[in-house]
Amino acid sequence: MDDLKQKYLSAIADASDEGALEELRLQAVGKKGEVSLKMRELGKMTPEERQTAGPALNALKDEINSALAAKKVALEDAALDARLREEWLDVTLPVRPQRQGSIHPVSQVWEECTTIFGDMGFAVAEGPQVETTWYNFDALNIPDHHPARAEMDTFYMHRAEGDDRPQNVLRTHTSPVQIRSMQAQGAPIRTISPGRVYRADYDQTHTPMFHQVEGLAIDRDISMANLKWVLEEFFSAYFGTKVKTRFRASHFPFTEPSAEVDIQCSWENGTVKVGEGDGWLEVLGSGMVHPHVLKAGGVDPAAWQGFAFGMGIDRIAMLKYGIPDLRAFFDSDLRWLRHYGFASLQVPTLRGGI
Ligand code: 2NM
Repeated sequence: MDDLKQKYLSAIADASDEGALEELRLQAVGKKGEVSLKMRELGKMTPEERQTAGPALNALKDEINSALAAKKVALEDAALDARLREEWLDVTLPVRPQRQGSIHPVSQVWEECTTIFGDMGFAVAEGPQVETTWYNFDALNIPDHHPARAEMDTFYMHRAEGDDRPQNVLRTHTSPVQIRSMQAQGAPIRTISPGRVYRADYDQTHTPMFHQVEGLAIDRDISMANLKWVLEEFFSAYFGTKVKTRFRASHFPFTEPSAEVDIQCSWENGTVKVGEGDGWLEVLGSGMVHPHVLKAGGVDPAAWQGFAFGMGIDRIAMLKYGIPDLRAFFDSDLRWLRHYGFASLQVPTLRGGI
């Protein structure tokens, strides 16, 4: 019995896995195991022999069973330790590089404009890109024969033969939105309308789709002086430095008087710097809203007056961020977008920076 005990206890201690352990269990205390066979021999013993052999065999069986159970726990612990060492994970490692999109300069400057004008009390209005000729031309005092209406400049929507619904166009400016705003809320009003506009033009400085922001302020006694203050305030905030403006008399059908506005700049070996020097750069058209236009918007020209202006978002984006070629804006070239794009956290501020 001592031999059996020695044999199994050391074999159990040496077992390398649970399979080997189960094998030993069957050999020792399984139905046909060595200990079980010995127990079966108890019947052939004398009562005296049985008295000592019986309890001794039971004790041996118990001892082997608890050695098996203890070894099983030890093997499981060792297996878990090994797995934990294997599955170790460094949560301080940086994440795998991920492709990130960027904000297009037009979107960035659009936001900069609405932020700055918003701070001056202008609400933002948007409207449809397909407009009736009434909103795009008639309401803006643009006469029937005006060259702006020509097929050369304007994209007319196709109409089937015999379709006599009103002719639609891709809007050539965002002024229709201003008319709609006047009609919707009346005077007084302070609104800006950023948006896509379309003109049949394509060369180094023109794309058939571009972006405009127009402004409109109507009240009892709004004047050109208010216009000049608003624009200088805007450009100074936008470029982050005091910017002088120069007004030159001009002509638009929708404003009277009308002015083209230049901003102060310097030219040094081919690069423009806004807000310094004694050069000028044309960036904007403006004027006092024509009485016919007020009337089209449902505003009484005898009681109200106001200024309006329009400028190109793409163009002032090029000026501020030193982007040389307009056409690249709409090429969807990923290298260009990564170079000139903005991170989503570069939120526009009122100081002209980001
Ligand atoms: C410009 C120049 C001058 C303008 C006029 C209006 C409206 F609808 F209120 F009459 N909005 N924008 C305007 C005036 C636009 O762009 C060069």
